[in-house]
Amino acid sequence: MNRPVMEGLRLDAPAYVKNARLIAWVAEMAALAEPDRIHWCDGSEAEYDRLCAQLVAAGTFRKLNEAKRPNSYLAWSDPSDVARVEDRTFICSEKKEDAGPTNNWTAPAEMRALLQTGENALFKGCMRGRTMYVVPFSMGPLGSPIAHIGVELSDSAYVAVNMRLMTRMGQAVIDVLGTDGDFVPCMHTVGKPLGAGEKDVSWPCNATKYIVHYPETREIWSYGSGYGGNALLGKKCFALRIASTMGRDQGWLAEHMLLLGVKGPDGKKHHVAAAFPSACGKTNFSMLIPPAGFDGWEVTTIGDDIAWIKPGADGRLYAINPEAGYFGVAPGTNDKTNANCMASLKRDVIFTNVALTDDGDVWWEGMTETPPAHLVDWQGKDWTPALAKETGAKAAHPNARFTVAATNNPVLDENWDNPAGVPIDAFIFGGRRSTTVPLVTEARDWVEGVYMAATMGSETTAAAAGAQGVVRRDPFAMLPFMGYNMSDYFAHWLALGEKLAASGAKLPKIYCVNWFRKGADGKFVWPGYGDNMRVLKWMLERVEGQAGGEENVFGISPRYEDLAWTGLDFGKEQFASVIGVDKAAWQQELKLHEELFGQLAYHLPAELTTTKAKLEQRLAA
Ligand code: SAT
Ligand code: MN
Repeated sequence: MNRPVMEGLRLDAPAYVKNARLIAWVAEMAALAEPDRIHWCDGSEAEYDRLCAQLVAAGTFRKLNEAKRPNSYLAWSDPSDVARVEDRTFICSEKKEDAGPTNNWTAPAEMRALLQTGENALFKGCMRGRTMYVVPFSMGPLGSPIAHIGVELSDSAYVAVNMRLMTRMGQAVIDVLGTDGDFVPCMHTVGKPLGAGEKDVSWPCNATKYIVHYPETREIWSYGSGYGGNALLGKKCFALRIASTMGRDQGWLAEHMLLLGVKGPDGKKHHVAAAFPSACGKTNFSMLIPPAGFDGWEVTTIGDDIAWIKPGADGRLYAINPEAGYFGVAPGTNDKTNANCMASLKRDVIFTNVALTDDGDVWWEGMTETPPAHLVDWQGKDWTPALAKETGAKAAHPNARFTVAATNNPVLDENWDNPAGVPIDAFIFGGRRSTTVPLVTEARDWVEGVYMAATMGSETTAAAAGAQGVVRRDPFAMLPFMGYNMSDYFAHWLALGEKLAASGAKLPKIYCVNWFRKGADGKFVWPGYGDNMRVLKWMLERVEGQAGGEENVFGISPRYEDLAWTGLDFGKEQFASVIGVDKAAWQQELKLHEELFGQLAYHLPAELTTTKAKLEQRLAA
């Protein structure tokens, strides 16, 4: 299809593109954004290599030492464009109440005027001087009944190559789309048109940023950022914000959860979905290596960030990982904390905002105990350990990331690409809390589990722009990713539980965990990482009705003797300090739940206030 869109610009759609709505939309967007060229991504390796070479020529990418890190690249972003921008993220539903009090909202017509239709609309001519990449992608295995298709239009080749690692991308998706298949349109620009003869910068972006979602028409419009979840629109924008509204309408769940398989020595396999806020160790947990003393246990990764979960005909919940790659936090990753991740990163990686070694490889804080004597930091400046000691300068940005295909993971689950998904046995919800919340607690029933998830709090991290280390309520670890009213979402979870229970199915158990409690010395008490296996084993034994536990105010927690301690020197006193429920702290905590419920009062399910009242009674008893 060579139809001209405007003078000098041709649509250049390949012959295999037969979807009339797609062709019309691309033409419409090209007329709006006025790129110089249009490139339809076929997803081939040759195309990937070509785009990477182009990014190297443009100064966006640096090719890493081929002997040390084959087929890998390093990008340094603009220092102002390093994380998700939550205050610039909008849910533009027709009614404000449908976005709810936890989201930024602007009326769709007003937002459209600002972005598309107004006289100075931001997207008008935003791609001048650039190429518009048409990036067709499938979230989930191609053709899976749980999967959905999106098409991202972007003026960033960095986005196109990252999308190839993060999703199933290219011609095969167009084939599934056929003549009248449905897709979510995702429009993205870095917001930096080039004038005639203007030299580009290595990381184009704009100080003005808008990450906009129209849940009713299922559209995404992203302006001004080239980084992560702001720009790779299949991830948080589609797979969480838009998909959560699709799930509400169609009876399924889109969750900020890793997915893992656990096989015990008896050969029985369980599947677990676990929600944690960004940069709280989801990737590490999903690639966990069981510690010494856990012979015969095997943990395999299905996903590390997002799960789409649908009820199956048998009344169980089946989950897929909609993504095909990992966009994980690099700092802190090493052979001890996550050897499987380190192995995944040996080749074929795009690194963003890590440091460059003198021999053309990468380094980040925590990668090795002793840092190299000299590095070039993520802003291109000289870095030495002495300088770091003096000024605290970080070689890698705390939110530095790697992008790598799931197929690089040595412990990838055999069913990671299974279109039918895997049946869920347990849900885990965890925040980063230095105090108050016990290492692990089992909810007594589904409603109590939903309560735990709804009231979860976590200390903020570098994954989002803004203050760090502040406790904020992060219901279901979905606060930045909810596409509709949070209280309606709680109700959706409750209704789903009720429906599954009514069908006679055994519901997954729900757990609340906290790996992050600190001692008086300010250090984490629980070793975390591989040792989380001890907690995981207890949960799965509980699922099978095999392990003991003790009721407390908040739910059921293991006694010291209920966990396996072989290979770890962790005494009863230490255990008490991570599992204990401190009454005074919980009275404080419940006040924060009260505050949250006040904020979410509109449509807040009565079951949650009832559960809170029961908690208060137990605490007072
Ligand atoms: O930048 S992302 O949104 O993809 C990473 C994260 O916050 O989890
Ligand atoms: Mn995430």
